[in-house]
Amino acid sequence: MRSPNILLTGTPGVGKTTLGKELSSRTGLEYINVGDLAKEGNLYEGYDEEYDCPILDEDRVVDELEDKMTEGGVILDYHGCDFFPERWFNIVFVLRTDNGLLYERLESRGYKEKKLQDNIQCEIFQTIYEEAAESYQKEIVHQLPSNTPEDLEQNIEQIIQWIQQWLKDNN
Ligand code: DAT
Repeated sequence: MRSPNILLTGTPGVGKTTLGKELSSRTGLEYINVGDLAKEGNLYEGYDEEYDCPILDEDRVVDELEDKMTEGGVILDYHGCDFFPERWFNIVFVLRTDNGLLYERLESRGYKEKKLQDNIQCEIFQTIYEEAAESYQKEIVHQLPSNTPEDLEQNIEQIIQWIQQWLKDNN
């Protein structure tokens, strides 16, 4: 049976990992965190001194994921989305969090002031939503509120329903 590929994207701290892991455990779809994958495989092409983080080697990440994505049934989590092949995804969710809540989450993660401000601005200017809207068919890009545990539960239920419908329609 074929299964869909789902992209979870959005500013760091909006809840992609939390949602992705929970969805995976309830549906059996495979959860892949692109940040972790890059770390494990050292898929970097240098270091960004300004942002104090390694620079992702996007081509190697895509190569690494290609076989799995072609097979289907993957929930992919990353805070960017313009370098993934468009054909990979059946649906794209951009998680959104109110600034005050996001600030608290990133502060408790120990982000320093510049990184904190950059990420809050990223959310205010809906940078990732626009990146998703430019990279994928508008009809498959959806924003999800990710402020409260109730939001999380509702998002899980909605996505599970969408998966079940997709499986009926495509098998
Ligand atoms: P991301 O993977 O997007 O960086 P995360 O899943 O690690 O984000 O979540 C960041 C923090 O926010 C973490 O402490 C869990 C919390 N969180 C995630 N989704 C939430 C929600 N819907 N309501 C309240 N807290 C949430």
